[in-house]
Amino acid sequence: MLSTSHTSPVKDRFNPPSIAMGTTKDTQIWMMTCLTLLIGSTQTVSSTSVLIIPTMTPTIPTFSALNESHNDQVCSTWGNYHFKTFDGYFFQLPSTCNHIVTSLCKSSYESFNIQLRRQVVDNQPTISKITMMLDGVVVQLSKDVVMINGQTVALPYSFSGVNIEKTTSKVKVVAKLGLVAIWNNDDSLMIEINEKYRNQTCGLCGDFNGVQAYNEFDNNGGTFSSSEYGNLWKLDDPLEACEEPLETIAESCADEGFCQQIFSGQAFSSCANTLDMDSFVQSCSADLCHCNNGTDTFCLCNTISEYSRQCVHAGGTPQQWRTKQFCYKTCPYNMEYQECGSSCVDTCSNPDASQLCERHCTDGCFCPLGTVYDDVNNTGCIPVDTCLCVHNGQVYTSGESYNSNCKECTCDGGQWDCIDKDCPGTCSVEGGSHINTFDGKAYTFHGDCSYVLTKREDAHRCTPLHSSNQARAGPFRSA
Ligand SMILES: [Ca+2]
Repeated sequence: MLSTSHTSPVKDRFNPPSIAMGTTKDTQIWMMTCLTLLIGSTQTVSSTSVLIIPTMTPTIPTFSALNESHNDQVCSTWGNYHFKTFDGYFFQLPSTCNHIVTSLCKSSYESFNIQLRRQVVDNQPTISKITMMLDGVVVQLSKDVVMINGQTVALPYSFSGVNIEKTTSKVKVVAKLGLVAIWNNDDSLMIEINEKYRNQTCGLCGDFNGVQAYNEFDNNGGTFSSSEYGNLWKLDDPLEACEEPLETIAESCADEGFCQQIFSGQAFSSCANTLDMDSFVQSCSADLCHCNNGTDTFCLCNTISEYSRQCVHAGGTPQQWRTKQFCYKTCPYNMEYQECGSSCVDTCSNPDASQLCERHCTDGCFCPLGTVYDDVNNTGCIPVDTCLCVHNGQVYTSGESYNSNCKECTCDGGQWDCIDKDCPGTCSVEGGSHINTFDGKAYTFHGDCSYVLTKREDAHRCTPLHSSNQARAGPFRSA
């Protein structure tokens, strides 16, 4: 008899193929019993096991952002053609040409190269295509379509050191070589790269040497304008001749105080000391000019969104700043928009994902407290106890069960709870010498005597039910 204490506060989750163990209230018991079958009969061969599931205490998901600031490893582009390089230099490039955003340049092997193209839709610039070469794997992202090496794939997808996953709010590409890219399916792309690439990159994201404009914007003692800089990293398609836009004069027509006030607000109190607020104020002012000083238009909101995202990368925890009247975001299903929610989505299949999440928070659409995302039927957010289960392509509701492989599995809030079942066993002799045991072992034995094929045992001593010529019982000798 073997017993082990069961102390986990979380409900045990047993998958159907797993080894089943008997459980009493707090003790799991394996019992070895003597087996009792005669050939051709169907009686008990396995022990009886009962799984008692401890009551799960409801836990309120809590999440805090990682404190470690890594803003200097993040390059981003957002809204009205804004860019922030790895080194924190802000510029605007109002272009719909294809550009190299970042690439490994000071190396004999170009392990990554990321390109981006914008498109104007309904008078608003949005990112229409992202092309990534990651250690020989070509990833192409566009609205609703993800391609790997020219083939459309369904997400999540993993291939040769590249993982791509999708939420309702964004697509995330993680490359083992040390790069993470997040696209919000709209205006914003963020690229985070490993420290080991310092001073080795080129492209719109700059050289990653830790100094703002030096020396990627250095032009023989002068400074490249943003359109000149953009032209350096323009990469046309084979039959394309894309023109960079004419130089735009930096406008200063807006009230910087308004922007200052937003970024100094209570929602961003954890961000003010960690971010370059002046650069964001300038971006915000430029947006107000382009948006004719309207405060509810897209480009201003996108810059505030970016401030919120960068605050997270700098170790802050931005709070809700959107209201129904200001930069309001709608979400699909019954989800709600949060500035700092868990990067790991709780689903029916994995309802505890956020409790084990080590990544920092992110903005986007999230399930309300007390619900998880229904990844079985994709119906939005539902209470976990109403989650469905799937087995062999069939859907089961809570309380329904199936029997398979000597187990009975019952659906309980999206998870299978399985218990061992008594199983029939068969032993057979074919052709007089080919024997299959109850446990599936096949062997051949030739003999011209009478042998015990099976016998009943009690807890203390086994006695043969049927035997003959016991003195010569050979391999079937009884105790
Ligand atoms: Ca630099």
